[in-house]
Amino acid sequence: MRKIVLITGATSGFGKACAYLFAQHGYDLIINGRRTERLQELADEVEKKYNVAVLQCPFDVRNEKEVFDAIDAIPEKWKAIDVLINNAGLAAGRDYFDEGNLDDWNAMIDTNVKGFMYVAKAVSQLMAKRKQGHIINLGSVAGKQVYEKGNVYCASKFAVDALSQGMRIDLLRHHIKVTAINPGAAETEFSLVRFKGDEATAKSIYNGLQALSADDVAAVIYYCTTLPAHVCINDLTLSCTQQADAIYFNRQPSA
Ligand code: NDP
Ligand code: 8X3
Repeated sequence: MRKIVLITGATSGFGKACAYLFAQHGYDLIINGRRTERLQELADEVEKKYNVAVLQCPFDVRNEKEVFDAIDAIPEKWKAIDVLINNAGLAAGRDYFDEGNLDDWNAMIDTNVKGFMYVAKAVSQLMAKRKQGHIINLGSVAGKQVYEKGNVYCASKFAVDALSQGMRIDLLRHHIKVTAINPGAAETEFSLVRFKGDEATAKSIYNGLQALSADDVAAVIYYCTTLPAHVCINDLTLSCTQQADAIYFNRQPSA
């Protein structure tokens, strides 16, 4: 029996890089995202390249009914999910709190907190029945430390941090591992989404940095799944070498 990983937000960035890496290591994939054409492309490519099975599971994590219906409708043999990569998320805007946009706030809380919880609950119920499983939650350095104009995005990732701790405690009785992965700046579509398609501003975030790539983060996530059954990385923060925490960067090139 091949192992099964369910990845939310597999149409871009970390999720997509995880899809390739887990497929390369022989996992069958359940892939989620809203952009169905990207899911189809990814499924075609991964099936051909790695000879694994791929189940497309498009839904919007913000929609409670869609999430629970879609996970309930997964064919029985696919419900033996070994790993959940609870990754779908976004930042929307970067504004002073008093100037914040309410639509942006709602998008972040609905996706990063409520959507994140819906997916984790639906999948943890499946794992609980089998008394095994590994949930990997995408937090952030922004969930450890608040930076200027980070306010609501940081709050959503602090919530992920708290929920990872809570899930780890409550799922202990089912032998489910819970790992929180907290990356620093990584060059994906994240900033393009945050700055609403403004490519110049999005690019400027990474000025002078060799930022993390999606592949760097996927490699660390995959590593966490390779440890023996009795070993769990609970909480892991990673950044590029030029970043110390959520605030301090060295944008000078090294000698
Ligand atoms: P990307 O923008 O490249 O990817 C985000 C993914 O999330 C896409 O596949 C998108 O798919 C999916 N997504 C967003 N909203 C929804 C939704 N409502 N329903 C389903 N899927 C959704 O960003 P990253 O890969 O960088 O980010 C992944 C996670 O990592 C996020 O939680 C982010 O907060 C976190 N993170 C990112 C960092 C970075 O610097 N890049 C650093 C630390 C954490 P689609 O649009 O097709 O639905
Ligand atoms: C993404 C990293 O520093 O842009 O979570 O908030 S940061």
